Amino acid sequence: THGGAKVVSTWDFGVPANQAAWKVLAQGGSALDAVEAGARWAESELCNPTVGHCGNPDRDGVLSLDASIMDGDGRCGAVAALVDILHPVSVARRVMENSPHVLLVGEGAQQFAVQQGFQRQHLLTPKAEAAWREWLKTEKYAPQINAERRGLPGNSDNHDTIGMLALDAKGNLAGACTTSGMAWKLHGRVGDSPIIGAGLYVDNDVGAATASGVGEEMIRNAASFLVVELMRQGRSPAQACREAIDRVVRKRPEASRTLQVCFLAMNKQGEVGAYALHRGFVYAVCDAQRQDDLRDSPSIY
Ligand code: SD4
Repeated sequence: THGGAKVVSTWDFGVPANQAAWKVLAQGGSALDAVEAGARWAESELCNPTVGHCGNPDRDGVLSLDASIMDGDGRCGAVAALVDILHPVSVARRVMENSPHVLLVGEGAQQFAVQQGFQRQHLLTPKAEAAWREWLKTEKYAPQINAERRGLPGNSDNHDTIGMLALDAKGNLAGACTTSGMAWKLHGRVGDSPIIGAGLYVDNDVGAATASGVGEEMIRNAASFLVVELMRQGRSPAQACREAIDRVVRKRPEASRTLQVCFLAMNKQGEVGAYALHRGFVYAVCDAQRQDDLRDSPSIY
């Protein structure tokens, strides 16, 4: 049965995303199938400025998507700067299973997706296009810290990537991460979400970690890998996330005051923890006991 199964994900919409993944886990499905199902839900059913079809575009008005998927046995796949494909996480899984590679980008990623049977479709919503036209008036790239959630003016245009980690009944872990990245990014910019070890890392021997926030900081610190390695050295998931946040701050103390970084981790025993740079990060936890648990992450600021 699904006894010890569990799925966790970033932000408040992690609750329904977890429920989509739980359908798989509750039937004895694999962690890998579960995180793909949960991420797919976020890509197409959620309308959010930082994930999937409702995402905000780059500074040239192009909506480009990044995603990754990783299994506890070390297999992984990712796509970056993918345009006009609804389900980047599923393309990432095809990269993992049907190609000799780990990461495909841009036109090549789209070409591969089409060869694999995915439909090209224009994704930019009228709302996202209007937000971009508004942004063009100032052209100021100034990521805000989960503005909406803190009740600040302006839209929350930078945080809301979904990172999801699952543990299945067999004790296997898997993770997925999918995003439209930072709104108004330079065309061609790739964040942490499709970089294995930055936005996502999974190791069946230890645990799994994922991230949300300004991806440059995660890449700089190989952050999700760092969280998993800290758990390997004996830290709890929460301690590991906290130490990784400390590392981010130590590297760039000034920048850390104005940008958000959030980590979420689960070890192979199913213990869950999180830590953020700034307050406002929430994450969702779902298991056989409870499918709608939303928790506040501790933070430094
Ligand atoms: C990125 N980490 O592309 C993503 C953005 C994000 O919540 O997490 N938003 O840098």
